Amino acid sequence: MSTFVVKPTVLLVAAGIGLGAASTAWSAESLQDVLKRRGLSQQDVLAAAKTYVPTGKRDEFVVFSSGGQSGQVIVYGIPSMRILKYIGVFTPEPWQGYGFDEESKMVLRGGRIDGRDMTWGDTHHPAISETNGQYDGQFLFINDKANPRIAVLDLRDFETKQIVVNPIYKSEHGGAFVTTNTEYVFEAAQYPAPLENQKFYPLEEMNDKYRGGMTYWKFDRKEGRINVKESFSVELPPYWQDLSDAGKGPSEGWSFTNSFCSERYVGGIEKGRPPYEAGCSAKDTDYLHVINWKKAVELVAAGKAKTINNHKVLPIDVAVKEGILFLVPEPKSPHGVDVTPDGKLIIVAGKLDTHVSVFSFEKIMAAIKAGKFESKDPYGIPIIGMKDALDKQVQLGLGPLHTQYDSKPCIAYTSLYVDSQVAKWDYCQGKVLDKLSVHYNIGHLMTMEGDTVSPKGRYLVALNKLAIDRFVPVGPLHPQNHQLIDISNDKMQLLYDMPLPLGEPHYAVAIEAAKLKPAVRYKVGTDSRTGLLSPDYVRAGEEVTTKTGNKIVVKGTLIRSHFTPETIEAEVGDEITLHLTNLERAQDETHGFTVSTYNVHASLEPGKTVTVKFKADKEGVYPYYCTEFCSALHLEMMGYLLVKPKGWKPTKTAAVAQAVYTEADYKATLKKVADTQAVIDSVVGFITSVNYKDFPDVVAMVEDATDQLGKIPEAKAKAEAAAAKKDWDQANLWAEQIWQYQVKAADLGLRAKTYLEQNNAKKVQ
Ligand code: RUQ
Ligand code: CUA
Repeated sequence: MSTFVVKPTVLLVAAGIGLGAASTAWSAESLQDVLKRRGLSQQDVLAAAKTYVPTGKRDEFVVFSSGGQSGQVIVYGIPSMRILKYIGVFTPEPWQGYGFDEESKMVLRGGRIDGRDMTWGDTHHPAISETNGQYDGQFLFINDKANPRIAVLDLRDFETKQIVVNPIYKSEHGGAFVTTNTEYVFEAAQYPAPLENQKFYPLEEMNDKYRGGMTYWKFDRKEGRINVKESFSVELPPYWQDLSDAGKGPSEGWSFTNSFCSERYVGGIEKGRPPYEAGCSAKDTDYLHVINWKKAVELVAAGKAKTINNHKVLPIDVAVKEGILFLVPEPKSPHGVDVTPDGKLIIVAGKLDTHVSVFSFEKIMAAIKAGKFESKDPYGIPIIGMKDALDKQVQLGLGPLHTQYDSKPCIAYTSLYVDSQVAKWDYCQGKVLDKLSVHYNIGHLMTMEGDTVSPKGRYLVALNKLAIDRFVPVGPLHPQNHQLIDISNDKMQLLYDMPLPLGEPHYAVAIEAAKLKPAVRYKVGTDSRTGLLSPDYVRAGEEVTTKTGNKIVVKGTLIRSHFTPETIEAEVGDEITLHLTNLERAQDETHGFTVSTYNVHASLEPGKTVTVKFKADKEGVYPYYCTEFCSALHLEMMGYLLVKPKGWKPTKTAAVAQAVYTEADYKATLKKVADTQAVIDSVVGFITSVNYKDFPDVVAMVEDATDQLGKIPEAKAKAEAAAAKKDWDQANLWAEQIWQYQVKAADLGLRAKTYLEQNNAKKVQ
């Protein structure tokens, strides 16, 4: 082979070493020029400056947004609004191999209903795990309204670990909300149905046979999973339970759940009856459900629950008799219920009322203690008089929905759906402070850690239901619009419109970025979905393929830039299982795996072991390859699955390849290796001349580069042995492999060097 390969490489490497700062002759535009050219105002520039995060810098807050009908979770940063990740939750997600490898299929299988795969979800409310009422950044929960389910995500790797199906509901909405130490995750039903779910009852029997409920899922923090056996529900009347919140501080141990359609109306517009929307908003009030969940836990432990579908359910009459369930009238068709950071007040927004109602936990408790109830509902549940529970009502505007809190005391923000506005108001004094128009028809809103005991203020995101004219049109289905608002001053300022093109993101939660401590790699051989070592992982040199009957099991590895093995031979009808381990230790060195035609895909982050399974049911030749551009030789990271007809025998043994290389080629390759080594030495010289050990990312890169260089002696021995036998083919190819290791090491070295230069590394003696 010729020497012309040498030059580009050495150039490539040299370019990285310090010939970068070429000067340009272009004249730069001034800020004034840009403002004029783009028609921007001072206000625009101020907004831009508040959201712009320069290259290499990071966001202050991380948002977990529901992905709506996509069944996923969307992660983005504040203030930049840059999207960081979509996490597959209830829906297969190809990039992450979610639903395409066996480990993640197990998670999705947990969400099967009556044996049926549910491959979508209507996600509404994400919740971050809390310790003492503060976000701890460890776990995320999210609900599926359509097929009543809750998912658990681990924030160490941002992956979905568990999906649990609610055994007694057919739909739910008031979840996921957590208690102040994440002992329980709440999930309130939405549309009433018979709890057993096994038998048909006519709608006329709504009052007797249909029920709502509130489920308390027990969370085992150590396991990082919901403990289904220790979870339970409180049976509730067939009022349509809605959003919920957990008490905190003085109200710790209680939960609050709104309801609507306490009329228990049954529609039927096709039969000439007024529709649900009319019948479900006829009365002036609905009910806030007030439940002592701590006491409910004790009652269930004492055996007072009945069992429905293997799930403990505390019946209404027991809950009433034991004094743990109360109702408070609230203005009709309410939506959000949000406990204040100090846990003293409960703010309810009524969709059809211009007021928000501020209830006092102290007053509610006083009424309960005094046994002062205005009446009972048809199920015998005591009703506390609205006046006896109210602290105040404040007129905010049309269609109040949800409330979030500021770091400043007494300050709340409430979304006004009909007015398309955010109202900033003081819930201690009961007065409106500011209003800002948003675009359009805001649903939820979210402040930074705004539903915890210590909200962080600063920013607010309006999660708007309609975008209408805000973006370049992309057809009748519009993107969703998240609007970032600066709330650090008296007047709110609208900063940024972010289109979200994945589903209706009902709610979102934001946490200080510094609280998240995600890993950059797994312990080698980790099955990320269980968190345990995979029984099927292998290290370098232990790769093995076995065949028993028609079952082929491959235990293989991946590292830049090859699979081991590179050929898999099968016969038609063989069942193939591949357990693949990514041996990389370097940050961001993810490999992917797919094989043509068989609809499998895996994402292998450093250290991960993943299993893919399929039946090789068609004769042919199927390339498999790495799907992440992982190195300069990424395209070469491939292999062949050969599916032969049954009983196939080779007719002649053809040599795989004929001799093509000469001694001169081998020498040229050795020269290239020597030149590259000189480059590596100079990079190493630079790195070791500065305080690189103070930079953990660089230390990891250096370790990885050393690892690559460490493989050279073996290849070198093979090259030299072949050369001794004058087998120039083998000698040259092994010399080329040495060069491959060098290139990978140089690549890392250059990355480390750039990093050190950009982060002001200091010279050491
Ligand atoms: S919802 S717009 Cu939370 Cu599902 Cu209120
Ligand atoms: Cu590994 Cu591309």
